[in-house]
Amino acid sequence: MPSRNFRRSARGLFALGVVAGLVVGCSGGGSARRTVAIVATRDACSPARIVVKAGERVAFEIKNESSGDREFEGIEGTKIEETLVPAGRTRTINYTVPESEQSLKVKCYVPGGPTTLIEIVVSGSVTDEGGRRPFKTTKSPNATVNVHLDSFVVKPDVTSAPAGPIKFIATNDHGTHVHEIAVLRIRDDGSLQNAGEIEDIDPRRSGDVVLDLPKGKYRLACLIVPGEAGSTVDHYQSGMHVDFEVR
Ligand SMILES: [Cu+2]
Repeated sequence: MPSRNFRRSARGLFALGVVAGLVVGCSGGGSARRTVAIVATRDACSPARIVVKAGERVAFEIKNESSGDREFEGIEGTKIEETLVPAGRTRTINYTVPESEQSLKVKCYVPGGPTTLIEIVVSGSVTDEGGRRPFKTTKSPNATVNVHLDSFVVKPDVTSAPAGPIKFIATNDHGTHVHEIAVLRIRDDGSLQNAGEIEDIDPRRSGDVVLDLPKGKYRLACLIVPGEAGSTVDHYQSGMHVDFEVR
């Protein structure tokens, strides 16, 4: 999937009360470190969700626009050391996303005050926890889910499918907007894992992918954000997601 590096940054924010905008970093090429901008304001940090690739090298550029100090720290095994960002200052933290899929979380907080948990979704990674098996598969599917995408809804023809190889066929019904579909697995702790996606489906076109999915709760979502594929809005925020069950 060429040319997506530049937008593998903050692809959405959906924490309550987060209102600040997104700034998408730009990488110059292949192995360049991508800048992911994070803004701390008085009440929160944003975005609340950052999409990265397994093995990707990123630089978190944390800008503290509030009048007090903020701290930024990886939690639950996420290896990002605690960093203090003084009021009005910017700090950069280099980070390499682990190759193996795992739950990544960062805490951005006022010491003794409000905390924002930033979810780092590893996208483009195609294995389950521990890399045991890929989700994306060449096996023949034993179920098919037809999903219609429009501005701004995700409408699958079924609400569940049996565990195993499932073929997702997504059709973009809109006449001008580009949409996409990501199959997000909802972990027990509520965090999201990207199990696979069909990216950038042009108006009135379709795409498909076969994913070998274990039983569990999932969410079908379009993750396009402002500035991406000509969009001026955050598609997820605008309602482009629906829960889905693999039984
Ligand atoms: Cu969309």
